[in-house]
Amino acid sequence: MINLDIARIFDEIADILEVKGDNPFRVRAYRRAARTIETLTQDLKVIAERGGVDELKKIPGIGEGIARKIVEIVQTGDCKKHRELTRELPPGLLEMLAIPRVGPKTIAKVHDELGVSSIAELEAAAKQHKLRGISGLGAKVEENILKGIEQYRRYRGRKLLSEALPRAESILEELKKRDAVERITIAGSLRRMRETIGDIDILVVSKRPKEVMDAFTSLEGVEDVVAKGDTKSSIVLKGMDVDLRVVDAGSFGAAVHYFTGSKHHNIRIRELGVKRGLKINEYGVFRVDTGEKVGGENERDVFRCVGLAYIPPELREDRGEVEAAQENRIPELIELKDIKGDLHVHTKWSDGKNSVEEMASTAIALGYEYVAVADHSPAVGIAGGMDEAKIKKRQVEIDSVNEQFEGEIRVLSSVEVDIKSDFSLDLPDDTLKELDVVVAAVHSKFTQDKATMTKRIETAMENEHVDIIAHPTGRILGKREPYEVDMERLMEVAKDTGTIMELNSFPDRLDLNDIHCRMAKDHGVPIAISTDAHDAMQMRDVIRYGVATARRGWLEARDVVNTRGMEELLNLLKG
Ligand code: DGT
Ligand code: CA
Ligand code: CA
Repeated sequence: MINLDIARIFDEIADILEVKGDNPFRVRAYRRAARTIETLTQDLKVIAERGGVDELKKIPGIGEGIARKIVEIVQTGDCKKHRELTRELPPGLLEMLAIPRVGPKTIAKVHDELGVSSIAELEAAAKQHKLRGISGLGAKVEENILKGIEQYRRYRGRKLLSEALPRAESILEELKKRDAVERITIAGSLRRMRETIGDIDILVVSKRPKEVMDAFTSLEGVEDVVAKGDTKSSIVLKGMDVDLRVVDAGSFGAAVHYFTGSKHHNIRIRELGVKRGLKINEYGVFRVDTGEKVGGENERDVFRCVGLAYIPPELREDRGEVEAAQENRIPELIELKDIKGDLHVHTKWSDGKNSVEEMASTAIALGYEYVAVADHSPAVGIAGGMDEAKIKKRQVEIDSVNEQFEGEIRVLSSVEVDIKSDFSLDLPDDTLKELDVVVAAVHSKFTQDKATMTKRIETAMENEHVDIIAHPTGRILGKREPYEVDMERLMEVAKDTGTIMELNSFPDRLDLNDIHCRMAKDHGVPIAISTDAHDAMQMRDVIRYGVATARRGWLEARDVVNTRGMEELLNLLKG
């Protein structure tokens, strides 16, 4: 967590320096440090506390100045340079930096040449085609800026699940230490594990709300106290909005249900209550005629009072869960402990950070039975892809790791083969045939029309060696829209060809999404929940987001191939 916070600070420093036209070497130094820190497998805080500036400087890409700033951030939770720079830059320019695909250089240009200093002004300038007069900018840039602004507005203020969840967990851990806190839980969209989160909602049972609120508003990292009262307070903590409510023990269950939402789900539950002569609100369940309280201490009371089986939070979106609970057919949702392996990770053989052996031993630590190393094929140029010769060399290493860890883990040899825009695969069938698992994915020409893109993926599915289609829509949350594709059609072809669809657990992908997962289940198409990890820590950390999304997609363990043991899994693959 702290590593990512520090990387974010250095990235912002680099952005601001670049907008200000500062020395490019300095800008690059901050960026390089941010990239290094992001993928560092050790905790910077631990390193800083143990060895200070000297030890930090041993990390490649971290010089004296940056090492000092890391120590400062670790000790004070803040960076003076960052604060000063943020203050110097007009807020409008800072906000413009958050627009996807609009970099600091472009912002500096439009600011210097056109005096543009807010998103609204930038939008107007792009619409009036004023940007194409600036050297280095053109019609394409104008178009991209307008698209970027639209995306920015759609996601504005929403954070990835992976940013909100660890933050919320550390708030809970901190507040649990206080005697005044009797019970505490996460509510809202975060408890429902939505892929993006507007604000974090927390509920507490306490007889001494003032103490709880004091502790809450003075947590480390609080940037603003928006409201502070006895029953509700709101803060901004490291850029995230957090609401905390204190309720009575007797209302806890009703409050948890109410504030977990979703709003649409709550409305359905209240309607069912009305039919039974019950009033349901955040304080409890009450009989309308007598006013008597018939439940509210536990969340299960709410469902019981309206004749429903318990509905897990991830399903509470009014997508048929109420009917399912009435008919006692709520699925037994997959859990993290059901996962027996990872079918898509990268190693040093392409763009991963760890060796086959390191990935294998992490997989053992996770209690897995298998891990498929799916390094890139050559067409994905930047990723240092593998040609046939490289695959053969890697196989020698895989064999030796399998020997070393015999009986503990099985490393499956795999590739993430590129599906090229001309529909062909980036490696010949003879090579694919030799692999244990073949993962195929689109990495280029995202703008092909829907029919073409659908046909492109269909063609890959029809290949007798392709087992899994990775990140089937290509979206990157907040950055890249999914390419257009006929998902119903793909599900039919997947079913017919025995192809597995991936649920990529990377927090900004979650691709397939929840709705697509459910579509797959309805079509009888199996899902692989994979991490696409580029280092060992990611393999460990991101799988939970994939499992959460699978749960939102109503998936049970039996719908997911990597809940099976090794032998059973091999039977589910083609060939
Ligand atoms: P978010 O924060 O945008 O990701 O989404 P939520 O679902 O966390 O929404 P939030 O934080 O505004 O409110 C938390 C929960 O409180 C929400 O899921 C349901 C409940 N809630 C809030 N306002 C209303 C309302 O007007 N009616 C009903 N029935 N429930 C509400
Ligand atoms: Ca919320
Ligand atoms: Ca809220």
